[in-house]
Amino acid sequence: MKGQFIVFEGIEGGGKTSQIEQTREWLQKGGLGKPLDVIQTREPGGTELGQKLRSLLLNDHSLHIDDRSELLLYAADRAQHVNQFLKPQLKEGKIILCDRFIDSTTAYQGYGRGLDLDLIRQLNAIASDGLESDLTLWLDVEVETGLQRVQERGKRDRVEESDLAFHQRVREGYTALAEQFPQRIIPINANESPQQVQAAIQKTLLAHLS
Ligand code: Z5A
Repeated sequence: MKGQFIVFEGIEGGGKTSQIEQTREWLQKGGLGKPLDVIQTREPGGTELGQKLRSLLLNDHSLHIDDRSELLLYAADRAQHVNQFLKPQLKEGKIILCDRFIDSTTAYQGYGRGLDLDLIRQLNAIASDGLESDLTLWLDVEVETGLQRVQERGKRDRVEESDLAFHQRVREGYTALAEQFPQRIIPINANESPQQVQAAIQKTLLAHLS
């Protein structure tokens, strides 16, 4: 099988982190017919530069980052990731499971922050250098459910009204993208139990990749 680029997307609390881990194990053990060479990566943070950008973007709460600066930092992370890591690994025939890619920028910076969607489309094209996913699994969870899961895990102190509205817009962004690119983006009902979500992911991969 040639290299495959599989992306997991969605709002917080959809279960991407745990589902990517389980999917990797399943593929490595031969879920698609034979054991595969699978690697896992994420955005932001898939390269050394990316880890520094991730830290600036997500961990340094004392830093005020303007919306357009934020957009450009995610783009810089992606440009480095695509050329230093993703393209070379795909050339070697690896199966890549990636936590977030261009659709995150459209959903969060476009729909969430309200930045111009055409500008984001152009910037995504530059940063991805033409790379598209073979398949994007959108783990779609209700906003309240997703944020409550993250809160219970202790990552969030409390959920503000503005958080709910922001994540609602982000989810609408994913909905619009899935309607626009039905061949590439497959919705997975992430409100179900982790076992049911994993079963739906495996069924989708069997249908699209084997
Ligand atoms: N971002 C952006 O704005 N623009 C961009 O271009 C890019 C990114 C690339 C990255 O955060 C942030 O970057 C993200 C968007 C922005 N910010 N936000 N919001 P991240 O990747 O570090 O974190 P995340 O993507 O938001 O993921 P998360 O909070 O870690 O959630 P998750 O990966 O979807 O879920 P999880 O960690 O697997 O599970 C969360 C909890 O729910 C955990 O306790 C699980 O045990 C529980 N869980 C999971 N699934 C279930 C089910 N099915 N039932 C019950 N409980 C469950």
